[in-house]
Amino acid sequence: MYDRDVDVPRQVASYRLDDPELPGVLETAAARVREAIGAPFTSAGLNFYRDGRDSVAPHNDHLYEIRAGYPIALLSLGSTRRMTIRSKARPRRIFDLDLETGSLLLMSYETQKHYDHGIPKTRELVGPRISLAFRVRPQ
Ligand SMILES: O=C(O)CCC(=O)C(=O)O
Repeated sequence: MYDRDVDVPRQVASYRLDDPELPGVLETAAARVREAIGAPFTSAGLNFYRDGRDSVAPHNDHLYEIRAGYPIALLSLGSTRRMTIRSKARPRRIFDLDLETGSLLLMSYETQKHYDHGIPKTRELVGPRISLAFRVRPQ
């Protein structure tokens, strides 16, 4: 994943938003997010974290897999999980962000060059969480 070995203990799926078999609930979510952000998102990645043992290691999105200038939008549903965002440059700056249900996090294209993001495991008792990652893919 992401050109290097990254720990991915979570369940993932992805859809093109023009897929005729796109589930209706994703179509509705995509329409709401496109309207809210004003970006022509073309894909949705789904991440399912069953509990605190599921996680994603720090990484950035491949720049060749997203269109320059467009953000990535992360819609969170279910249990709150903490995202850690850290600068690639030293001295490392680290931000923790609690992603609550219904929240929409925008990460700019530029952010991917300078920061990694991840969802660490937690020993806290957390229920399932799904995140929908909307991206504008190159043609
Ligand atoms: O679950 C999240 O909010 C983060 C997902 C993520 O990092 C990704 O899809 O690249």
